Amino acid sequence: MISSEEKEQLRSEFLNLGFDVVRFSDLNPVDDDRLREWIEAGYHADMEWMARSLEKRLDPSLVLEAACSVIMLGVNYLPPAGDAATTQKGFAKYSLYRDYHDTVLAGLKEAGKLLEERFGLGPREYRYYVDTGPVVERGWAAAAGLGWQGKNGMLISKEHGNWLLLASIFVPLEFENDGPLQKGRPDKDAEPELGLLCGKCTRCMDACPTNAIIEPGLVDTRKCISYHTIENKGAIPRELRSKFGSRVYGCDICLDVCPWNRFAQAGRQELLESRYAVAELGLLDLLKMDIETFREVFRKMPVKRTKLRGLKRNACVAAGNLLREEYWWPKDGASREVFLEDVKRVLLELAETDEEPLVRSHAVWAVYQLCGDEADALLAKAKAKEEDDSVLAEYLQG
Ligand code: B12
Ligand code: SF4
Ligand code: SF4
Repeated sequence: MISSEEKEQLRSEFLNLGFDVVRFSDLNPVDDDRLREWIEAGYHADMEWMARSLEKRLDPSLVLEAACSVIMLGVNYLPPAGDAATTQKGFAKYSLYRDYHDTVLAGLKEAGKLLEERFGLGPREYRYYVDTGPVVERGWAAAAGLGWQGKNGMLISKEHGNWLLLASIFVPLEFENDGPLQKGRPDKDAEPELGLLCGKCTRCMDACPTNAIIEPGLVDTRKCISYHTIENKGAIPRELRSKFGSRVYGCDICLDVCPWNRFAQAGRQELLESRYAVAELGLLDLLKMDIETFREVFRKMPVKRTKLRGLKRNACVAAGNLLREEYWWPKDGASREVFLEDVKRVLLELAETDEEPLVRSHAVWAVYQLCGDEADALLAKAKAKEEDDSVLAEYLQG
C-alpha cells in the first residue's frame, strides 16, 4: 500500500499539472450490469466500438492485467463569464477548445513521467486515457468520489457542476480509496449512487428536447442530439430534426439546466486552449463554408470529426428551424427579413450544387421548412437536376 503522504504528494503534483480534481479508487467493479444492458438494448446506436470493447470496459484487468487502482482526474472547462464561448448557441462548450483529447493528453503524459520517477514504473506498466480507451469513465469517477452521476448521466461535481472532462490512469499500485460521495462527505465503504444529490429535481429530463433521457442516468443515444450532430455519419432522422433548434455540434441542454452549475467557477484552462474563431461563427458562415476554411478554422478542433459534409448537414437542420423560437440571429445585426432571405438563397444553392447528397437532402428539407407552399417552385430547378435517390426521397416527403 502506498503511504498516505506519498498519495497526497502525488495528488498535489497532479493538481499542479493543471488537473482540477484528482482522486483514487480501487478496482472492484460496481453496478456494471447497466452498461451491458445499455448495449444489449441498442442504446449505443451505431457506435459498434462500444459493443466490441464491452468486456474490457467491464473488467479493467483486461486493459492492464496488474492494475489495482485507478487515478481519476477532472478538468474544468467552464469558460469565464463574458467569454465569446458563453454566447455561442450552436456548439457544445467543450468543442470551442482545441481538442481536449490532445491537450489533456499532454497533462497525462507529464503525470505518467511523475509515476515513473516516483514509483519506478516502466512506460508499459500503467495506462492513461482521456475518452480514448475502453473505460467507464463516469462510473470510475463516481467510485473515486469526483462527484456523482446525475439523472442526465453526467458526472456532476459539487465544486465544478457539469463542467468536468474526465481522464483516468490505471496503475499497478495500491492506493487507499478516496471513496465515493455520500450525502455528507466521501465514504470509503459506500457504493456510488445514481442521482445522489439530485433529490426530486428532474430538470434535465424535462428539458431534453428529444426525450433522450429514457430513465434517470440513461440516455438513448439514438435520440440524442449530441450523438446525431457528432457521431452519426448519415441522415438526421426526420422526426428529430425540428427538435434540434440551432445546435450544430454537440448539445449541452441537459447540462446547462442543472442547478448544481451555480457553484461552478470558470476553469483554470491550463490543459485547454480556447479558439475564439469558432465561438464567433454564425449560421451563414457554416452554410457557406468551403473546405479550405473548414480545415483552417477547425484544425485540431473536435468539430473536424464531422467533416465539412456533416457540419453543413447540421447547419441545414438549424437553418430549417429558424422560424421556430430558437433561431440564430445573424452576427452582423442584419434585419430578420434580410437574414432569412440570405439563408434561403444559400440553401437553394446547396440543394442544387453541393457535391454531397447528404448536404443536398438536408438543404431540401430546410427549404421546405422555411418556404412552405413556395418551396416546390423554388426547388424545381434543383429537383430537375437531381439524380440521387436519397435526395429525391427528400423531395417526395416535402
Ligand atoms: C459513448 C459516449 C457518448 C454517447 C452516449 C452518451 C451516454 N449518456 O452514454 C454520446 C455521443 C451521446 C455522448 C454525448 C455526450 N458526451 Co460523451 N461519452 C461517451 C463515452 C465514450 C462512453 C460513455 C458510456 O459508456 N455510456 C454508456 C452508459 C450506460 O454508461 P455511463 O454513462 O458511464 O453510465 C453507467 C456507468 O457509469 C454505470 N456505473 C454506475 N456506477 C458505476 C461504478 C463503476 C465503478 C462502474 C465501472 C460503472 C458504474 O452505470 C451508469 C448508468 O448506466 C464517454 C467516455 C468514456 N470512455 O467513458 C464520453 C463522456 C461520457 N462524454 C462526455 C461528454 C462531455 C459528453 C457531452 C456533454 C458532449 C456534448 N456537449 O455534446 C454529451 C452528454 C450527453 C449525456 N447526457 O450523456 C464526458 C462526460 C464528462 C462528465 N462530467 O460526465 C465523457 C466522460 C468524456 C470525457 N472523457 O470527458 N457521449
Ligand atoms: S445532450 Fe441534449 S439531446 Fe442528449 S440527452 Fe442531453 S439534452 Fe437530450
Ligand atoms: S438537472 Fe436536476 S436531476 Fe438533472 S442532473 Fe442536475 S440536479 Fe440531477
